[in-house]
Amino acid sequence: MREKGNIEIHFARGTSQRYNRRMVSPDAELTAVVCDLAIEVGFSRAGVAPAGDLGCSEKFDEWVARGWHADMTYMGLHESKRRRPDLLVPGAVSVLSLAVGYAPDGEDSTEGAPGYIARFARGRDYHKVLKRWCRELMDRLCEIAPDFAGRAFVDTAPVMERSLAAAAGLGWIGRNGCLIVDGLGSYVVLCEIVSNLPLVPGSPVERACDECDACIRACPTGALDADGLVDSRKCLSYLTIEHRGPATEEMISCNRSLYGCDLCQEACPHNSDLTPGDDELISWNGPEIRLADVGGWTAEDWDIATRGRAIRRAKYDMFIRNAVTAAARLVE
Ligand code: B12
Repeated sequence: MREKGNIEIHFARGTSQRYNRRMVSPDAELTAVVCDLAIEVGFSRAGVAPAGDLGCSEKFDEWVARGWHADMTYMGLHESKRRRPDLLVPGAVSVLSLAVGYAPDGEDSTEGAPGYIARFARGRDYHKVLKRWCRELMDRLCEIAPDFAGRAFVDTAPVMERSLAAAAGLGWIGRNGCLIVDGLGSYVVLCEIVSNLPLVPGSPVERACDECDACIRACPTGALDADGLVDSRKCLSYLTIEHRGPATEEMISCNRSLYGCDLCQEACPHNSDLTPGDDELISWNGPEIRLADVGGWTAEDWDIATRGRAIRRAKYDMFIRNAVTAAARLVE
């Protein structure tokens, strides 16, 4: 959801001079050790993608050309770096793609209820949690590979996180555009470590949803095309999280949420019987945010309620706007 700031740079102790050192050939044993370490640190899945061109920029260009990035103008920038992580991190030869599940534990009673918060944003801000784990993992990598140098990205910078995860074989890209991982569904958040480690890339897995169009039918605003591209201008996730202006027609007629949208994911048959996600990501130990309360919030209430959470991306006036449109569903 965001693209600027928060890029972490990490060099193995005293090795920054050797960052561009000659690489040895891909090492299967090192790859297995690194992926195991990632799981030990807390990630649900780990895999490797090459740091060069992923060969999927045509679709991306089409998305931008259609204007489907809406007001996220940053999505049209840094074209070549977005395509090639090794331009973003010179000297990098591999991308360790990491996923964490956030499927709810048990029945989700809030499904579709007016005033719900999308699942990925219910607990502690995933950027903070994943960054902490990346830091921990990079410290461990320094211990096993003293020449390690790399940078971690969590939803920041021009990185194609879904494409990297698909190239690494963590899952496939569904018709709703989401990465779908066996056992975790699409309820995963992603991050990556782009580094000089000579890791062996995985292989893409076959898409298992060509026969199904449940997600396309479930989107009340028609934001999905048949091929996994999303028209942000119509997407309720975009409208409730990124769109800064007044409520649009789509929000007035369809919005049910305070933050984000899960409708195309809830409809997905791959999102049932999932392993419950990480506790920190799926639950919050502060007071629950209820639709009825948000209408009466002051800016200070917003500040207190959103601290440490991804929902803080929607500013006070956006929250009030989202609440008003969601509340309209109560009287329909
Ligand atoms: C901009 C953005 C949005 C926009 C646009 C979404 C979109 N679908 O394009 C908006 C605000 C709408 C949005 C919404 C959401 N987002 Co968002 N978003 C991003 C962001 C910053 C960039 C995505 C992007 O580049 N879009 C442009 C399109 C064209 O690119 P793409 O979706 O990656 O699609 C490419 C792949 O599908 C590839 N491809 C297709 N098949 C194959 C096969 C192979 C083998 C390969 C290699 C590539 C490939 O081709 C496409 C073009 O290159 C990423 C973080 C990041 N830096 O990547 C998070 C990210 C995609 N979002 C995320 C999340 C969680 C969400 C929401 C679920 C949140 C919510 N509940 O409200 C929704 C989902 C909406 C949806 N159906 O996509 C997660 C996705 C996790 C997942 N399981 O896929 C990400 C990765 C953030 C993260 N760090 O975890 N998001």
